Amino acid sequence: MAPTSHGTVITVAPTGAEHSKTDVPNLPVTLDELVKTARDCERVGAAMIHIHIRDDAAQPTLDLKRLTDTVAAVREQTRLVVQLSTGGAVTDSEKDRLAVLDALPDSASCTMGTVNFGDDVFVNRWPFIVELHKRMRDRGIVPEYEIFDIGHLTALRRLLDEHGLPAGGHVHLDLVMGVPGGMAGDTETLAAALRLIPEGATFSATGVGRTSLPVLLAALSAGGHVRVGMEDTLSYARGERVKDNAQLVARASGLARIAQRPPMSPDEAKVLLGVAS
Ligand code: KMH
Ligand code: ZN
Repeated sequence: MAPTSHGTVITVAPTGAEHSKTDVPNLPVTLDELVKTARDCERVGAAMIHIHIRDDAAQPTLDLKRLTDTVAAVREQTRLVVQLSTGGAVTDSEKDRLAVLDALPDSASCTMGTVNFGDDVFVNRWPFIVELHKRMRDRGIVPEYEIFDIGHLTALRRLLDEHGLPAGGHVHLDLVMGVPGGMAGDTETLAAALRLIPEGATFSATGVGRTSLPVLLAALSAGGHVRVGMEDTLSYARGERVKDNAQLVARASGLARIAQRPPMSPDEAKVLLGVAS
């Protein structure tokens, strides 16, 4: 069973690779929009930011120069733990996804298996996962293992058994729940997943779409951390669109306080996750 923290690490995932700027005009896609979002979200309780970037046409990109500039700008303007996505978009190559690590973020995502992803397939072959894990350790980047389905937890145990602990020595994972094709976003599934979490690991949970709030509440009550943001949901309440990412972070902070698990500062999160500050 995972240890319960007194505080809550709130991660914001502001952009993702799936929504289009045309359909979602308030999605942060430029560097200026992203940095402003990071500052606004830090102010209302975020400790970590999970970043996907876009090109000048607002399309998802893994351009290394842009990634490196983004890491530098967010570091300069905030104390947030800077996590880059190595998931990218479903169309990105393994080579480009591995090269993300050359931007030297504090943390990076590492998805623990292949999963149907709506009408697409998010491919994560075992040798690719092992390579991500090893390259992150070589570079001192702290992974966040992304778990889209229960079997991904079995794969995580295998990875740690066969290849050892990650950089920082601590294991942290994120249960990404409610993706069509992955595990459901509900309390029963969260409870089932918790039985398979490696000893001593911490977890956060993300509910996609309408599962955002139920998963947030279940994770807080189970002693977990939480991820919110427009990557994962565009709906604030039934019939009400999200205004901006800070609105989602502010709600998560309020609920974390009510749960007696107040938001952790970025510096507290760095200690917990084993990120060098
Ligand atoms: N965009 C998805 C295909 C991650 O960031 O590591 C993958 C994803 C996971 O968002
Ligand atoms: Zn992502």
